[in-house]
Amino acid sequence: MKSALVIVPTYNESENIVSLVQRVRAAAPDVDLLVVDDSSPDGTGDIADSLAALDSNVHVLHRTTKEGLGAAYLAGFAWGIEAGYDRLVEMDADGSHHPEELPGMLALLNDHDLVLGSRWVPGGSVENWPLHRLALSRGGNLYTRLALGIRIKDATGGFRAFRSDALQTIDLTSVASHGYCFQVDLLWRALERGLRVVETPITFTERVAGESKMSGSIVRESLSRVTRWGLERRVREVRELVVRHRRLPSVRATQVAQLR
Ligand SMILES: Nc1nc2c(ncn2[C@@H]2O[C@H](COP(=O)(O)OP(=O)(O)OP(=O)(O)O)[C@@H](O)[C@H]2O)c(=O)[nH]1
Ligand SMILES: [Mg+2]
Repeated sequence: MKSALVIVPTYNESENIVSLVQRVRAAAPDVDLLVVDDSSPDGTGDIADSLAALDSNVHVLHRTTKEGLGAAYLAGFAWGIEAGYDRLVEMDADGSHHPEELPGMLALLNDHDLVLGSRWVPGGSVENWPLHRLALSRGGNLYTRLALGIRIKDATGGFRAFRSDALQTIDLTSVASHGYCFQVDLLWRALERGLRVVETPITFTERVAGESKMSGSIVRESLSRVTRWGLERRVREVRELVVRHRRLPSVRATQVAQLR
């Protein structure tokens, strides 16, 4: 496989971006980086520009307004696909995801389309999270598993690697989720498309600097969308059952006719 691009969305990550970029470059020297900054008031975009000026493997995409993590990733994917990268990685800027785990994840793309860094499979872990964040992640993932009927243990995580060709088979134009629901949205589309998805254990470390963008509205968005997708799935299953049931007698009649 050719080149990989790590896409890092940023909003007010001036305290984190330098060390994150350095860690990615050290852990995976062949991999490029794209910082997607939504005009952070704290100057993250300017810092990223300075990093890019010193290193031709580092790129920056400046966006004029803060439109959430989902929109930033979609812009990053479009940039990476246009530039011809054949593997695209999602990674937070706050140090929660460990760049040192990147090579192992990229290797798994040799026989998978989507590799999910997972906190909740054996070997995965979370460091320094308060109890309410643990409960939110565990509860959110349990609800997602039950509503969507999937086996994925960590559907909300944001450390992931895609094969670009597989990602391009998903309709990205209709993805409208903003917060971490974006991650469930993409995964759900990938599973429905029949992509080869695998979870691999990661260690997730709570950010030590900067502020979390997690909010009540992000949780509500996720809850309402996952519930809707789950209901749509059930309706679809019932419809398929009814259609199959209706077809049965006519199939039997044809078979009987053929036997005669
Ligand atoms: N470009 C862009 N990046 C964003 C936006 N919102 C969040 N991010 C970035 O997305 C990544 C994840 O955001 P976090 O605030 O760490 O959210 P989180 O990891 O779900 O929450 P914590 O675990 O509390 O840190 C970080 O790199 C953020 O800077 C946004 O509106 N635009
Ligand atoms: Mg974070």
